[in-house]
Amino acid sequence: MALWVNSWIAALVVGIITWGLILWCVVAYRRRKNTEGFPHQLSYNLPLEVFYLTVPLMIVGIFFVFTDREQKAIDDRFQDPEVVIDVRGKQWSWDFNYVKEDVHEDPGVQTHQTGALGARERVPILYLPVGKRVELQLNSRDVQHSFWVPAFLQKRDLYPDARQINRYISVTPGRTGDFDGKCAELCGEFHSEMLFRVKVVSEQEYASHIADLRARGNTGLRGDEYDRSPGQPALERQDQR
Ligand SMILES: [Cu+2]
Repeated sequence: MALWVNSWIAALVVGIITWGLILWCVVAYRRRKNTEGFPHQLSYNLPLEVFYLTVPLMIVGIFFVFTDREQKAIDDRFQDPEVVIDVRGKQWSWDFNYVKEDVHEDPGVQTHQTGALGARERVPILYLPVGKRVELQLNSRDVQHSFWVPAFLQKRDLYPDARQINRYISVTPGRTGDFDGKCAELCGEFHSEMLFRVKVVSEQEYASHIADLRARGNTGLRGDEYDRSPGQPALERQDQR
């Protein structure tokens, strides 16, 4: 937030100086009644050229440093997450595993499988307790997908192989609510149906939902056996906490 506001302030300061100089030139060097021919031409002015090359470079450099600092803070993985979710994207839905609780979410039903409309009620729902440090471990069962909850202001790709990038989202949900999520990486025919919801609920509701899942027999994690090519050395998933 501070980065956004301060960037605007910096941009406005530069803007006001630039607009001021433009206006000043227009007025001070306007064509007068008795002037003839071209105005005085100026080229290859070294100090001026050095000036207008270095100042923008400095501005970009400063923006870069602050943006990088902010991004690193956002990307920082929690050392001690209270909730760990193993997220598995697949053509064309999601599996959500509650790792510490050792239960898994109901798989959703997709429109193209049933032909029925009104699928929002039947997409997979990820429950998260409000105010807790949550680590999402991002995996894909087949092709590239992307985990996107617009309200989280963060989107991250899921990779099907062992590339050590984009593996985690660390988030602390700040308020309760029902948020829509979707796959943001074109992943095949029914990509547009790859929807899910995130319900951020109180700690008690979260606990009772987990108990519900357990009572319904959703014990254990939906693991590699559901992958398109199970047994492949995909992802070092052993680091689930
Ligand atoms: Cu997808």
